[in-house]
Amino acid sequence: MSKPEILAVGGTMPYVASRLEAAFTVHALPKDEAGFAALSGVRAIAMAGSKAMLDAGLMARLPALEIIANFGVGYDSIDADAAASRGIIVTNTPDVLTEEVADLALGLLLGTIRQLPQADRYLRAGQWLQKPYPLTTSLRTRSIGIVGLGRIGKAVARRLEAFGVPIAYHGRSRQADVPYRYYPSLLAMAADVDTLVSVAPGGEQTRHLINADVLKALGPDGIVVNVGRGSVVDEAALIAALRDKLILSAGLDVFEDEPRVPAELIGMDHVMLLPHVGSASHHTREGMGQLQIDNLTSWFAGKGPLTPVAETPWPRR
Ligand code: NAP
Ligand code: 8YV
Repeated sequence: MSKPEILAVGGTMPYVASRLEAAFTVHALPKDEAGFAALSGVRAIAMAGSKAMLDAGLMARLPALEIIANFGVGYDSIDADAAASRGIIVTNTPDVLTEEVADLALGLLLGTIRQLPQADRYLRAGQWLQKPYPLTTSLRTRSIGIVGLGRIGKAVARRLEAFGVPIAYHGRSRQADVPYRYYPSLLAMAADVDTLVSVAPGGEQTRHLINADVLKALGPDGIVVNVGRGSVVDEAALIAALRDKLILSAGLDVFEDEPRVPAELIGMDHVMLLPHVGSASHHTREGMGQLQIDNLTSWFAGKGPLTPVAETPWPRR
């Protein structure tokens, strides 16, 4: 029996690529329009990376497309509504990365508050020989507002409970099963806490949710940690707030135009910047890759998708 044809979009990691090639006939994105003629039998897309947008135009060029399996829980680079309207299923990789990304968020939070990268640079530059490193702000006195209390947001909150700090959250709806204070207004939460941890998804609905007004409300001791999506924070407003000392610091794993990071941020010593490494351990990336492959394998075995996104439920409505 011939292997199902799939299209690989984005940078597939070697672990995933070798397994995909064993199970499927894998095509690459063609360089020109004429190349799409060879893709008329493509039934699935294995998507990785969030740079290229997988939109209705690309879906329309693949008449046999049935399923898009994303490598990652965030799927803001896939037009899931367009997929839904064509009856195409979209899957993502929830849960397998939750704890890893929450660990990283705590690392970024503590690193930012206690200035760990700056202290490391200080020692390496020989400055400790002159005088001790200056005192820093502390997690002990902080109150944290989580933006997007989903799977990862809750895992961050669980960790913060052990640190004994007050926790609040903002999202579109109050959650019955959590003991944290709910703020329907992000602005009101920012006025009441001094630290925001954003784990909200990207996309138009959350674009620039954390804006100049929110940053001003956070105040001069304010710290913003973002492990969700760069688009959730108005980066220009964040840079201005950091430059004008309207807030104290920021710890960022995600940016608006990755992998390009504004020179103004790179030039600031009072921020901690990471190259989108929230899920980037061997253990977790392999788990994500396996779930992406399992979704495709299950689909082609006629058993449906394992982890469809909300816009394309299974069984179909
Ligand atoms: P999730 O379980 O779906 O949680 C998302 C949360 O965001 C939900 O609690 C939702 O609550 C809230 N939310 C959605 N739309 C919102 C809006 N318009 N305003 C305010 N809150 C909103 O997803 P997850 O598994 O925790 O992942 C969250 C995100 O983390 C992903 O989408 C991805 O962008 C990012 N991520 C980053 C990395 C990294 O490497 N840095 C790794 C993995 C994931 P309501 O429905 O109540 O609004
Ligand atoms: C990945 C992520 O780095 O899952 C997500 O939403 O942002 C990360 O785990 C990314 O998806 C890899 O392409």
